[in-house]
Amino acid sequence: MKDTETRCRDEQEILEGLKQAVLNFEPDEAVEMAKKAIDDGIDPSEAIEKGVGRALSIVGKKYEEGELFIIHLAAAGEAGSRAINEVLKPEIEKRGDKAPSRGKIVIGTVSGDIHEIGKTIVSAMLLANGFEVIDLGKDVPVDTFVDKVRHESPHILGLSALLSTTIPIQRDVIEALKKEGLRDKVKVMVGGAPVTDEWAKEIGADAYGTDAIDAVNKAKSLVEAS
Ligand code: B12
Repeated sequence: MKDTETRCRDEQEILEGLKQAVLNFEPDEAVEMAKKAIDDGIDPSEAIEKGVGRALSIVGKKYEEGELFIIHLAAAGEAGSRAINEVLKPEIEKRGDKAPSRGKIVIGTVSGDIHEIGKTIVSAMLLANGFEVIDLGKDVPVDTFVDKVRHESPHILGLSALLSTTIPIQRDVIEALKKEGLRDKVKVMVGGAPVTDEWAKEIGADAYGTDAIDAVNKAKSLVEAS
């Protein structure tokens, strides 16, 4: 039996190992460290936030500063996505199966935009917190969002956009929902690095989430208020 101090040190080492695997662009190592995290009893959403998420934020900053290039973004993205999709997300889904649903959410990255790591983290955290999540993936056409709202009747529609050229599509989706008479049937939550609270208000969204934890809190409030 490990004492608390040893456990905390082990946990920190594993989370640091996961972060380093993504930073070193090593997908197999990232998957291994994610498995180790689960075996050691680390919460999968914590591994996503503190391991994969932190590494990707560092990679993003280095790219912005000209220290890394697009090929590095793709390689780090691949390592992070594999750890999430092969190990951490399935584990969250397994645990979420046992919890009663808090509400249904359809989520996706808008058309023209292939950034999906942040959206995947948000959907995994929503799952971990008892929401039923239909993740439509990336580069999702406006009509697909509208169709899913019509046929799945979710409480919330989550729209992710990472490019200044694709955030206007969030507005297009809201306008299309209005046109189809569906706007009052669903709450719309927007997010993604260039999205702000002001933008969310301007386009008539119901909520804006800065990160996955904020997204979960906002989703809980939206469902409670509906
Ligand atoms: C990894 C990455 C890529 C990868 C994506 C891999 C993948 N599978 O997703 C690849 C290599 C494909 C890529 C491509 C491009 N990228 Co890129 N990319 C990034 C990078 C470094 C990190 C993004 C990321 O994953 N962050 C980590 C996650 C955890 O954070 P996040 O996405 O912000 O998500 C969090 C929150 O925003 C929020 N959130 C996200 N979605 C949602 C949704 C809801 C509903 C809510 C509530 C919250 C929420 O919660 C998340 C978790 O905390 C960013 C830099 C940055 N600092 O953001 C550039 C960045 C987004 N990319 C950029 C650019 C320019 C491009 C390219 C155009 C480059 C090119 N010349 O080809 C292409 C675009 C291709 C396309 N059509 O989409 C620019 C965008 C600039 C702009 N404002 O328009 C950035 C900001 C880099 C820069 N500084 O120039 N990219």
